[in-house]
Amino acid sequence: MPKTIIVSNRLPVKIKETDSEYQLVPSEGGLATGLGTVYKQNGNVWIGWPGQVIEPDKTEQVTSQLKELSLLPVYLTQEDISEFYEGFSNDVLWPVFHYYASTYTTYNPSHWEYYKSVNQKFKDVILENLEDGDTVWIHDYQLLLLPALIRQVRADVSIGFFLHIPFPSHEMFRLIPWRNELLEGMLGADLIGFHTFDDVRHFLSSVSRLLPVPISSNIITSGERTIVVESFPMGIDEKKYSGLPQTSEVKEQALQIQDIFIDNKIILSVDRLDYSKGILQRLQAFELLLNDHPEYIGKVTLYMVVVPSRDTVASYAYLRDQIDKKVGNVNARYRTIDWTPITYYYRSLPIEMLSALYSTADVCLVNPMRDGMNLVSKEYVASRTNNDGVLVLSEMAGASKELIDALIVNPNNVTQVKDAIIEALNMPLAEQQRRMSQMRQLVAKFNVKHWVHIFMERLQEVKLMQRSMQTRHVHSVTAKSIINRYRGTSKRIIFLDYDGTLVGFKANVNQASPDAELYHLLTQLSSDPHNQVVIISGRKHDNLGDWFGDKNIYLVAEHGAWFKEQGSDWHKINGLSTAWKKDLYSIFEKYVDRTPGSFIEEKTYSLAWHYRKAEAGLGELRANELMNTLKFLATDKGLQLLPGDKVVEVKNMEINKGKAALSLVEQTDYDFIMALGDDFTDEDLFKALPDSAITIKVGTGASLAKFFVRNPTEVRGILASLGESVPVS
Ligand code: GDG
Repeated sequence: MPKTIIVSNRLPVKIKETDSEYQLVPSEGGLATGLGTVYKQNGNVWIGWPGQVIEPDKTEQVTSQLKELSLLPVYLTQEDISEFYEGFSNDVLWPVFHYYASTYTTYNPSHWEYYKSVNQKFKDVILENLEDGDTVWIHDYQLLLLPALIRQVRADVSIGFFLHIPFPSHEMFRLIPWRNELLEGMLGADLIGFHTFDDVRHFLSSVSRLLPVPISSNIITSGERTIVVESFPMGIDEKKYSGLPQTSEVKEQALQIQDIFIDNKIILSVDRLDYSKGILQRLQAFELLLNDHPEYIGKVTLYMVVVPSRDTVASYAYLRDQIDKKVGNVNARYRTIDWTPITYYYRSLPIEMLSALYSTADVCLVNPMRDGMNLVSKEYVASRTNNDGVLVLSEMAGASKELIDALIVNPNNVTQVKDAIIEALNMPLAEQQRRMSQMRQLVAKFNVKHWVHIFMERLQEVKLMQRSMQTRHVHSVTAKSIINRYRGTSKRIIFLDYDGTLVGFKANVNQASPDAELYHLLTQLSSDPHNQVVIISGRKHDNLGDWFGDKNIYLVAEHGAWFKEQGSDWHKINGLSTAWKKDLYSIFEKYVDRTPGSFIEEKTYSLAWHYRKAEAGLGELRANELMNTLKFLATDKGLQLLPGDKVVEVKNMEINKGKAALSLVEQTDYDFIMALGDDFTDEDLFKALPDSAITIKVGTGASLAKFFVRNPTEVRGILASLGESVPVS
C-alpha cells in the first residue's frame, strides 16, 4: 500500500543522553500532532534530523529506536549543523524571509555549499525509502531544494511542499545570490503551500520575474508538469488546548497563578527567542504604559515566557542579552515592595503550565515583527473556554488574516501597542465574549487535522489534474492515431496559427520570421495534393504575404479580415466600419506615453497595444487598466477585446478566425480537418469547426481544443510526422 513520507528538518522527537545511552522522547509540537494521524499509520514515516550529532558507533542503535516510532533519521555532522542549519538556514533564509536582510545577512558561499549537500543527504534517505505510489510532503525553509532533487530521480512521484515562514516580496528575495536555484528547487513539488495569500502572491511574483516559466493565476507550468500554489493557513490541535484547562493538573496550576497575581491583571506573551517576534518592542510598549499611565503600576504584570532557541547564533545571543538588560531595567525602575512589573522566564515550560497561563491571562500579547502564522495566538484562543480574555495581535502575523476579532496592531507602532493593551485591560466582558467566541469557532473548525486533510486532498487533485492533462497531451500514442486517420483520408484541411504555434514568441514582432526548418515542413505538407494548408493568423496581410505569398498555402490574415488563395491576390472583407479606430487610437496612445517599451500596431480592422518590452509587471498592470477602460466602449461599438500574449487587441466583432475557417471548410467536403493554435483567438477556431475536427491547443491553459501540445517544437514534430507519412494511393 502506498505510504506518505513526511520530511522536515527536525524529527518530532527529543533525544536525552543518559549513561551514554540515548533515550527518545516524542515531542508533540503542532506539526507532530497534526501529522500524528498521518505518519503513525499505514506504514507512513517521518524523515528528519534527530536534533543532535550522534556518535557514529551509536547510529545503528538510534536508528532502530527511531524506527519503532515510524521515524527515519538523517544524520548530520557538526559542520553540517553550523553551515547548513545555523549558517544558511538561520543566518540567510530566516532573516531575508522575515525582512531582516540588511542587518543580519552574510551570503557565504560555503554555507550555500553545505545547504546543497545537506539537502542531498535528505534526498538519499528519501530515495532509500520511496516506493511506487508514495506521496512525499516536505516542510519548510531548510529543505527548499529537496523537491527538485527528488523529482530529478523520480519524475512521477507526488510531492507537496509547505513553507511555515513568510515568503518575502521579490525585492527581498532577489537579494539572495542563489535565488533561482531556490525557486527551481521548490518547483520540484506538485503543490506548494503557504500560510497566507500574501505569501502566495509574493512567491508567484518572484517566480514570474526570475524564471522563464508560464504562470496562469496560481498555476505554474514547469516543463512537463503543472504546479499549483495555494494558501493553507495552519491550525492547532484545538481539542487538546480546549481540553487541557479542564484537567485537574492545569486547574491546580491556574489557581496557584491566580493566587500569586490576585490583584493583578496578567498580560501573557510566549515565544521562541527570535528577533522576528518583537520581544524588545513589547518591552518598550509595556514600559511606555507604566511611564504614561502610572495608575497601572502595581495593577498589571507582563508574564513573558521566552523559549531558548538558536542561542549559539551570534545575533540570537545578542538579542538575549538585550532582553535581559531591558527586563532588568524596567523591573528596577518600576518595581514596588510587593509587585514586579515583568515576570520573565527564559526556558521551556511544561504544556500544563503553558495551558494554565493561557487560561488565566487576561490579555495575550502577540506582537511579532513578522511571523508566518503564529500558533501561540490560536492556542490562547482555544484555551479560553469561558470566551473571555483579549488577544492583541500583530498585523504582521499570518494569524491576523484569520483572527480578525483580535485587537490588531502594527508592531512598529509602540504607542498603538500600548493603547491596545489599555483597551484590552478595560474591555467590557460582553465585548470580550463577542470577540472570543467568534475566534474560538474559527480556531475549532480550521484545526490542524483540517489543515492536513485539505492539503493532502488538494495534492491528490493536482495529481489527477496532471494525469488528465497527460491524456489530452499529444504524445506518441495519440500522434499515431492522428497519423492513421490522416493516412486514411484524401481531402484534408490543416489550419495553423503562426505566432506561438509555428514559432515561439520573440521580443520583437518582426523577428519571428520563418526559419528554414519551418519552410521545409510546410512545403512537405503542402506538396501533397490531398492537403490544403492554411495559415490563419492575427498578423498583417502584407507581412504574411511577404513570408508565404509564393507558397502553396492558403493565407488568412488579421484574424480573418484578409484572404489569399494560392496563386491569387489578397482580398479583404468589405463594408465593415473602421470609424472606431480613431477614438481608440488616442486612448492607446495615452498608454504608450505612460508605458515605456509599449507600442501600437494598426491593422485594417483592428488595433493592437503590445507590451512585450515593457517592465515586467507594469505591462500587465496597464493591460488590465486598458481592458477595463475599453470594456464598455467595445460593447457599444461592436468590438471584441482580445487579451493575448503581451498584447491587447481590439477588433471588429464580425471578424474572427472561426468564421473565416468555416467559410473555407464549407467550400469542400473535407474528410480530415485539423487546427492548431495557442491563444484566445484560436478558441473561436476550435469552437467553430465540426466535431470531427482534430483541435490542438499549444500550451497548457484552459481550452476548447481536444488535445494540447506544449510548444512550437511539439507542433513541428506533428507536422513532420504528417509530412513524412506515406500518401494515400
Ligand atoms: C514557525 C513559524 C508558524 C512555546 N513555548 C513553549 C511551547 N511553545 C510552543 C507553542 C507553539 C510553538 O511553540 C511556537 O509556534 P509559533 O507558531 O508561535 O512559532 P515558531 O516556532 O516560530 O514556528 C510560525 C509555525 O512555524 C507553524 O507553521 O506559525 O510563524 O515561525 O505551539 O505552544 N511549548 C511548550 N512550552 C513552552 O514553553 N510546551
